[in-house]
Amino acid sequence: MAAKAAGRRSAKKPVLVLNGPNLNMLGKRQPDVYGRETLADVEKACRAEAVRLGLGVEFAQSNHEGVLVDLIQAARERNSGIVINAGAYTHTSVALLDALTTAELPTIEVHISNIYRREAFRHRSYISAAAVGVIAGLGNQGYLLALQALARLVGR
Ligand code: CA2
Repeated sequence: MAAKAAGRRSAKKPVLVLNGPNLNMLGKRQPDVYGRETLADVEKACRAEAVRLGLGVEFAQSNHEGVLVDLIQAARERNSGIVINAGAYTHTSVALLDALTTAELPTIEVHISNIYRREAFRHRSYISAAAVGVIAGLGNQGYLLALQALARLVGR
């Protein structure tokens, strides 16, 4: 059983960088909160960091909760770890928490903004309970720091 679990976590599998609703708007609206870089810029930076770390990486974004659940379910077999910015679903979604818990993969939760300096409803994250760690408020650098943390967690 332990060997099977270790196999599922093989570092040869890419890590999944998963983005939730409205993050496709990065760089196009609210630059004061979310900066001027687009999601394509974030993906490019993540791919470069992954190469540096010797990690494979897959990048996905969806505005749909069920699609995010499907991607997390698939990650259980397909990926070695997850970096997730679940957007507003962070604060509402038991479904994402359940999917992440079931995936049993090292997971780092990322927020571009410091959710604790914002409205009270953003202070609660449902998905943090399934995360090894949380990075918030460091802008898009948070994704790169999360990849660095995952590289250690998956043994690269
Ligand atoms: O700070 C973060 O990364 C958030 O996860 C972003 C979510 C927000 O609901 C969370 O509380 C914190 C919102 C993502 C929306 O992204 C946009 C980007 C540019 C323009 C408009 C929305």
